[in-house]
Amino acid sequence: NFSLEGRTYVVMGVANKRSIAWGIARSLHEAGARLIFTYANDRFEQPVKDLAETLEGQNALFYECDVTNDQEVSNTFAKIKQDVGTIHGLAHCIAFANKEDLQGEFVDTSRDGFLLAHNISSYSLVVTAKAAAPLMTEGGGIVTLTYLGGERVVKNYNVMGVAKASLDASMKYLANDLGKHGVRVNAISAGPIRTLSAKGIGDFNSVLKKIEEEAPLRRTITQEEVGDSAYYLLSDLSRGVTGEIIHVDAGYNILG
Ligand code: 0WD
Repeated sequence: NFSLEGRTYVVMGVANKRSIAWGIARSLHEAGARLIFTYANDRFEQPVKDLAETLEGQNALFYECDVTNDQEVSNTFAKIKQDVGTIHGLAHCIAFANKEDLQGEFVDTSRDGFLLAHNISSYSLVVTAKAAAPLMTEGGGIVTLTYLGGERVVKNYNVMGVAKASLDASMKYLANDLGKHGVRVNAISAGPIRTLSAKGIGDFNSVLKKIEEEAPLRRTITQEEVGDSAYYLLSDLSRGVTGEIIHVDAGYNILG
């Protein structure tokens, strides 16, 4: 039985209905899970609550959590522990880089831009995993979102590619540390999807067009498809899988 009835999952990074995190939230909801949403600041509070309202029968909880603030992360999970006790997993769908660092040449990346991208997009997984894992007293799963630009050079992805390489490695080291506590840590490498974050990437339309022309499935992928793979990684269906990167990208990554 791979229903998520009676299980609770934290979803971080719903900004709007196009967010990958929202696709994950819907898949988990359909599988019967109870959801906890975190958002970066009060600007996102009402939009996230309005979206969650649309999930029939969902009794969601909401917490503000800026992942650049250690104290806020530990307070958030302390509150979650107080309010629900045990959680069964976490979806980390958070990244950020300055727009000027997502065009032109990587060699021009500033120190501040480099550190900012790594802080929000990579270290945030480490600090949230540390705070969340102790709440997974029945075992659990952590899933993060990565991109092909961390494995190889993708035009304009620049500092975010380097941050994703760091995220991928962090995911593996976390999988090794947390496995003994029954916590699995995996990543989904999603193909390009038009979201708020994707708006920042230079010439994103031509990236989407290339996927439609060349990917084995000859199409781009959807938030729902990422959501269903996240459901797999967060459920017992994947109980033997940890430290893995699953490409949900219409097969694009196999092309040379
Ligand atoms: O093509 C794409 N869209 C792909 C995205 C392809 C492959 C991977 N990804 C990744 C992104 O790099 C990111 O890690 O998926 C993840 C989710 O991105 P998204 O769905 O494309 O973008 P968006 O809808 O803009 O969500 C990004 C979230 C926002 O949500 P909240 O509700 O938290 O504001 O990241 C959040 C951002 O605000 N975020 C932060 N959250 C907490 N603390 C912070 C922060 N300091 N900064 C940004």
